[in-house]
Amino acid sequence: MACKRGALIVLEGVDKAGKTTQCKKLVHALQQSGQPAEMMRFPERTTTIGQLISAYLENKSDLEDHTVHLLFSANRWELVPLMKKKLEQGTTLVVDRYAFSGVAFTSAKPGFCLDWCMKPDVGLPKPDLVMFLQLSPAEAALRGQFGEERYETSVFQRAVQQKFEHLMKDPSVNWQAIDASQSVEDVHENILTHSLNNINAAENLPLGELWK
Ligand code: 2DT
Repeated sequence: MACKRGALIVLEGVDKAGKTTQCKKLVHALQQSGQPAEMMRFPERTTTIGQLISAYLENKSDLEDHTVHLLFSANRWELVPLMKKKLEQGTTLVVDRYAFSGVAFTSAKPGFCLDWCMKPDVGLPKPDLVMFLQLSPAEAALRGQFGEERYETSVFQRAVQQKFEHLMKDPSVNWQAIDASQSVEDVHENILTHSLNNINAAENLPLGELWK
């Protein structure tokens, strides 16, 4: 009998929403329940392309805005063969940021439209579920200062949030808004429930192509 494929589950959200914590907890809970699961993140900073992106985010280098957008996309494409292999082997992938961050962050810069920003990511493996961790700017501010990296300012984050809201109107993507203002455990339970439902549904469906 052919093995059932894993699900591609993405967590998105503005800074401080708890994406990374929740990705780790989800992978752990899935593994505990006997479901093969692994975490991935974008940008994946360890590759050659990822190192260019990392230096840019750390303000150690400057890159032209279109160029860095295409590098973020290339960083996803270079991992597609690995992602497909794992999904086919039955491993569920829990991904910390994906093409939606790519589009939301670049289109929040002056002179960029959503349409141009989406193009390089058209055809990527389509997530079976994208959970958007929602947190108001006021609640995010209560969680402490932003970090030192590029983009970590409240003005830019608000612009990014608006772009995410626009992207979430797209019915071709299975979006699920998650209230990230609850306790870590409550948010986790919510995310786990949605994920388990989705893993069961995805088993019998072919992997889709994003924005195609
Ligand atoms: P973290 O490593 O802390 O998540 O920050 N970004 C991310 C983009 O501008 N484009 C992308 O395609 C992706 C995936 C979001 C990474 C920063 O990089 C931004 C925050």
